[in-house]
Amino acid sequence: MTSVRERVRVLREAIARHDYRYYVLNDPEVPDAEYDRLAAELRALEAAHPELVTADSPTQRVSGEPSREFREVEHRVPMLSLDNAFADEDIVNFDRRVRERLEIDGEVDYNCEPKLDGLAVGLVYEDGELRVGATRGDGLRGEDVTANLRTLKSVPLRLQGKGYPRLLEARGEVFMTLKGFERMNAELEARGEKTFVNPRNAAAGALRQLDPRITATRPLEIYFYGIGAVEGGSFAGRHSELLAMLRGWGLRTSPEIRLERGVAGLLSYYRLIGERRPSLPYQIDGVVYKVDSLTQQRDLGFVARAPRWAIAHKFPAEEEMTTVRSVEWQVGRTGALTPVARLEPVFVGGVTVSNATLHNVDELHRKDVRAGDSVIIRRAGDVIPEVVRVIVERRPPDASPVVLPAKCPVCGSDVRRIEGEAVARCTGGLVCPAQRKESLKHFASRRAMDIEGLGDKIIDQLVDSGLVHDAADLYGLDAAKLATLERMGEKSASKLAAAIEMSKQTTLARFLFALGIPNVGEATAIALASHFRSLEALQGADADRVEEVPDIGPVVSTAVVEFFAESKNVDVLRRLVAAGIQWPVVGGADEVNQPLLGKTFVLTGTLPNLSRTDAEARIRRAGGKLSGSVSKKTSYVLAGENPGSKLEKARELNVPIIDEVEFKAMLRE
Ligand code: JCF
Repeated sequence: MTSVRERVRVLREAIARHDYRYYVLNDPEVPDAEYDRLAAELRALEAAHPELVTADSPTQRVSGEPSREFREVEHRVPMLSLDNAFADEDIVNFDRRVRERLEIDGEVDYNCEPKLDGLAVGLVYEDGELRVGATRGDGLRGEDVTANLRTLKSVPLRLQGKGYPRLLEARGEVFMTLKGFERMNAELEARGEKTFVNPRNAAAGALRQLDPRITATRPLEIYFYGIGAVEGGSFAGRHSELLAMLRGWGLRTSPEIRLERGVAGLLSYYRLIGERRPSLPYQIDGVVYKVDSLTQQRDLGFVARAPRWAIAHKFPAEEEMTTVRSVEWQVGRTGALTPVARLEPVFVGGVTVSNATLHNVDELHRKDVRAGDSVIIRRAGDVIPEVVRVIVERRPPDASPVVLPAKCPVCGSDVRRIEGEAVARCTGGLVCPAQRKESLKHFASRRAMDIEGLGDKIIDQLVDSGLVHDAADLYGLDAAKLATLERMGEKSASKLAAAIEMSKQTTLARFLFALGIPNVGEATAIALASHFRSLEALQGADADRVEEVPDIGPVVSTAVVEFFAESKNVDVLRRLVAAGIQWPVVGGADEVNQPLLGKTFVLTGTLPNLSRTDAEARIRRAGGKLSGSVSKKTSYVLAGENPGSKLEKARELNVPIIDEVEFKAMLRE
């Protein structure tokens, strides 16, 4: 019997250690199979000897029957909330108040951590054993969720090591990772059960489950961030040391915790975590700063329900609610109809959002977004805003489902949806002004013909006024015609005319990409250009010949052949070439001789012998790129007489500055 008792003890210790290594340190010591064997052996021994089962046994994480309701627990020390701040200025004031109260001249050390979007809990350990775990509740009394908290593998049932107080209340935030949340929702959906809106709600739902067996299946985690009641022991020194002690006893703390000095340190921490926010595996809504010295914390004390020694510096919310004014259809370059929700403007993720894409018909119907609906909008990082879901409970009674129009809302042509495809398309082709505008925007874009200054608004005007029908018409424009457009001064008009002129010097790959042949992206355009070497050769090729190009299959070859079979396209091509668009012969002397390939130039001042347009044309011909402003990505600044501020900027950023002689040497002239 003693040997069974001993074996049970050894197994429990080993399993608790492996749980700690796996769930707290993220650094497992043994493979899962070994862990499973130990757990199975312990379960078998406990089944055979029920008298040996104890509450802190790892087999007892899930215990008991579902309860009818949660018992109320009074917190021995109130669970405080934190003051919130949004602006840097609030943090400057916070730091000033701290220093004034402490009557110190120097800088204050702060402990900084991300503020998790979860639920605060307090876990009371007596003689190292987990006794009670409670939610924050109203701060004075919460709910006893011990049975549920015990199911979290990152919650130790027993503290490790020595030196912990006889009674220790560890406080932390229970949360769900985004991955865990998505996996759980997918499972719920597959079973036809109700899903959760966000990880925070899912975590709250899981923690307040009356049946701990359900909680055990939910991917909950915890980071501890401080302490509440302490008896039979005390803490002195620093908050950062306190956290290190918690870690030593097996209580997991955030790996993002840093010590920072003074307000400058706080703000740089805020920026750092703000940048990392989109890539963190869980949602956070800000960062928390705490005065690190426990003596200073004591001297500062509390106001009402929040400490004077801590503050939450919040990020702009990534999700907000607003209403849908209408759902409209946008027609893209290839005629694809995209439903877009026009919104009551809402500030979310740091910007004001008034449109959100619904991607395609299927997505629109899946989310069932209707005019008048209240919706949750999400904008995380730089990701385009999207409609997360509709709050169906708030739907006005007269809101009717959006249907795919039978006719294109821009040109009235038939809309066709190919069976099995998500996209519906306008069949109007270049008859459709929307498709024409989008094609022109693509043609002029940076990676295509790179016509600087030919933006969306100008293209809209050019098409609407009838000045431009297709890409070739762009080359019939001059400064005088451009100056007739709204908000177009003479100077901008002649600048734009020069940019259009300059774009005639291009490469075959850019030109092919600019044509907007369906399924021909940049990489395919390059492959086609280097295989066929001339426009004529490509135009004369049949599908089999096109498929000789590496990585090109029937989808692309069909698109290419169909494009060149269309007489309207051939006509535009002919007019483009007639307008003077040219490129170095691929694989010919010019192309091989591209000494500036991959280099970006910025011009400033007047060169002794070369006009600006001349210099720009030479850079393009030699494979180089032009930019209007100096950045770290600029390869060279070509400077002449009376240079502007671009020269200073180049010096600042250590960008090499060259003159005309050096430039000509680079061109091997
Ligand atoms: O991560 C959190 N949500 C969080 C909440 C972190 C902290 O350090 C906190 C907190 C609430 C209160 N500290 C206090 C004092």
